[in-house]
Amino acid sequence: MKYNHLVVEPKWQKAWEEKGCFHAEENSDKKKFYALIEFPYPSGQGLHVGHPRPYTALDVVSRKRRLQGYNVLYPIGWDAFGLPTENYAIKNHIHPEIVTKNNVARFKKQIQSLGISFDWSREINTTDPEYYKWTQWIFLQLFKHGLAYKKEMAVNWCTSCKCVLANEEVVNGVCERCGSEVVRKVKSQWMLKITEYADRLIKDLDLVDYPDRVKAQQKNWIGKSTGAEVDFNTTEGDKLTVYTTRCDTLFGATYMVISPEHPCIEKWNDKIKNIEDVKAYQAEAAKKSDFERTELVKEKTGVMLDGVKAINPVNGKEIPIFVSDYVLVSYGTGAIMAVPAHDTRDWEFAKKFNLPIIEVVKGGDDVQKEAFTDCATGVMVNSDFLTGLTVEEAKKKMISWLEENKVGRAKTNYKLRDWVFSRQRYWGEPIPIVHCDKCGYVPIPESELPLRLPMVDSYEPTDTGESPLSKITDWVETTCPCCGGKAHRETDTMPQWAGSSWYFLRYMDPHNKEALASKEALNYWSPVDWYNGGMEHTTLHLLYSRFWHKFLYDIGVVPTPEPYAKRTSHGMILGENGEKMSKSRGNVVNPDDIVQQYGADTMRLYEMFIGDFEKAAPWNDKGIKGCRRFVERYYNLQEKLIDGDEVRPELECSIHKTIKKVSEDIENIKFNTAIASLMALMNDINAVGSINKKEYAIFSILLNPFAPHVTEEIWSTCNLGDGMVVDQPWPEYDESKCKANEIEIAVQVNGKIKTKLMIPAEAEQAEVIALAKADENVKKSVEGMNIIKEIYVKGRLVNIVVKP
Ligand code: ANZ
Ligand code: ZN
Repeated sequence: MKYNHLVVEPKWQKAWEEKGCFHAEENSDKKKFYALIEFPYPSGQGLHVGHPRPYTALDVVSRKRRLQGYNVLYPIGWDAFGLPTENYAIKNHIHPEIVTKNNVARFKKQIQSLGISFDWSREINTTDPEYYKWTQWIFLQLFKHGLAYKKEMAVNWCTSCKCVLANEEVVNGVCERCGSEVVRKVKSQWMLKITEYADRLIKDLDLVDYPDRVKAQQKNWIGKSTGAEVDFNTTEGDKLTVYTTRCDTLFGATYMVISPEHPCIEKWNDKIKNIEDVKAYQAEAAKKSDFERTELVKEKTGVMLDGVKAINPVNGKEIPIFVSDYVLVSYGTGAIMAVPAHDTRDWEFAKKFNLPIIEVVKGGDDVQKEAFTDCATGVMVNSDFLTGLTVEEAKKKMISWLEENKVGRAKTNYKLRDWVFSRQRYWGEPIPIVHCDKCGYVPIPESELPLRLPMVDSYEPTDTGESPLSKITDWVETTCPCCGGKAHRETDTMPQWAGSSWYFLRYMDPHNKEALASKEALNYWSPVDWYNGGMEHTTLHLLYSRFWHKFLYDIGVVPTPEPYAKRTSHGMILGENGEKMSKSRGNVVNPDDIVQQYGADTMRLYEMFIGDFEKAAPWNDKGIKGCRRFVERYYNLQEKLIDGDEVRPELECSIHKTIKKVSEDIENIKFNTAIASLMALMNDINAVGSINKKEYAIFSILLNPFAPHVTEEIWSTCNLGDGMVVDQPWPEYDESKCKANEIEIAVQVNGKIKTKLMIPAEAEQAEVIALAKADENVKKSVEGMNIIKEIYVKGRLVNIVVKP
């Protein structure tokens, strides 16, 4: 019988839609399950075969949970503001709104052809004014709570996008999106105080089930550091404060370093005899990114200040002050005490400039040859009142000493910076603030939200770095909500990360006009039970949305401190050649072609079977064909169908084992081995030579989350039960029936018995030989030998013939 997916798949998609099978129930007594994928950016390229991997994975989970009786919310929408659309619009002279509409339509059609059980009645779009009204509303709450503020600051400026980038968007000194050079530019920017939440963003990782690597990356990014500030007097009378994590090493500080941007340089302009050299050095440093400046391998550079010295507070010694770019202005105090004996960068610098290296922690090799940086094992030396203590004891004692003598204090620092929230672009949410000369920055009344993005003729970025909105005079000029006087609207827009920082809340109640979502909906659906997304979002979207959610929790809008109970991450799908799929490499596979040629079920099975879900995997044409064959074999089982409403003894063990394996593997994101066990069940059925209705029904339900169309078709044409597969309960297994029918065999090497093994009675030759070779005794006997022959005498013995 020929299986025609082109007829079958659209038929069941229509049936599901008409029956509303995937609508999350509004007022339900059922247990809820909220599954979330990162909503797509509707780019001009259309769907990529990488997109369906996470969608299918959580679809499998969602479909299974529905059969298990949960009220499932599995929504989708569009993260549609942002640069690529705007750049395309500029190039092709089409308004971004139209570009977005077209792209969304194409994406939607493509995704719907895959039979993913999204609840389309909850579709959202971040560019919809009814949606961004609430993005703006959250911004206003942040502003009212002092967490949004405007600041003149040096920002990352992409020379090609003509736009400010957040630190997170600058990768190795270039723009994450376009790869162009990023320079520093001083601009007045809206900032969000994510730093206020730094500690809780670390601590509350204990409340959630995220992969360890995700937690570790977030912690590193936030970069909590505990240490001390120490005040050094200078020969000019001004104080210079440094931040150190190693105040125990203060007796080993032999010089000091300030960053090229440090304000003292300006202050000491007349005192510094070599001010010209210092200024030249400052100019050089301004051209480099933080990344280049702090790279370890880089040769150290710097200039000593001639005319000003610092005084070490613990021993009164005068030490020189250098300007060097390995000290960043934006971290700590922008100044350090240098301890070359125990810090690698300081050591390199000291060697280059011939500065003294004084050992104060004993425990390593000669500090003249290499810095000793281990603080767990060392003992203090040459350190007066610290001598003899461990490093940890010395840190505590030194902090007390500093505090008693009023020359320092304990201090915690974070690497995390506040979030630069302004973009000088058109295609984003307008920031709902006006500026009045009298009243300063004034929020627009909430009743005026949404503040709509005005239509413009030209949305090109301006060379001056002003947003295109600044050219629309009658929009910009407005009255102050506070005093009624003349005021100007903010012309910057929000970054693309804004809309995605809270979208999962809107899905809970997407059409609400009074609130971002009702209290009832938030209480019922929060938190997201399972969120799958890319590793690349760990320190961007995932961190930003946790921050917004914590803020909304603090002001009583949401009921839980964390937005996502569980996070998983998928690997990329690569081209057949193992490289990233891209037009230029000519290795792009179009999902539409696969769906057309082999069907959505095959595509879904393949995406789940391709390999370990968390790892990258290359696309492979043979693999697709194999999955198609599996679908056909399942479909053709109907030719072997017999009556019967009990599982027969000859298949009992196989079926119970498969139920158990599929049930557990889906929960553990081991989709590939779940499918492998279904394939094994297929072999067992074929070995028996027939399948009865009960057995076919169980097989169909287990396969349904992966291949939902063909299973519905078989269910209906073979009359396997009432209703559709989506109405069935998930099958249960009996642990006692999972024990395989095992037999004992002997394993010989060159005819000599090495071990005896228990193996499944119906195991195939390849499987038995693999089991035999995995045995420790057998391994030892064949180690270093050449295997000449492997023989399996069914049900009795394995003999491995080896030669040296
Ligand atoms: C003296 C010292 C001795 C240090 C020693 C380390 C080892 P984390 O852990 O990343 O917070 N530092 C402080 N501010 C800096 C800046 N603006 N730019 C570059 N480096 C800076 O690192 C803190 C350590 O990094 C500080 O502790 C300081 O060097 C350096 F054996 O002070 B330490
Ligand atoms: Zn005013």
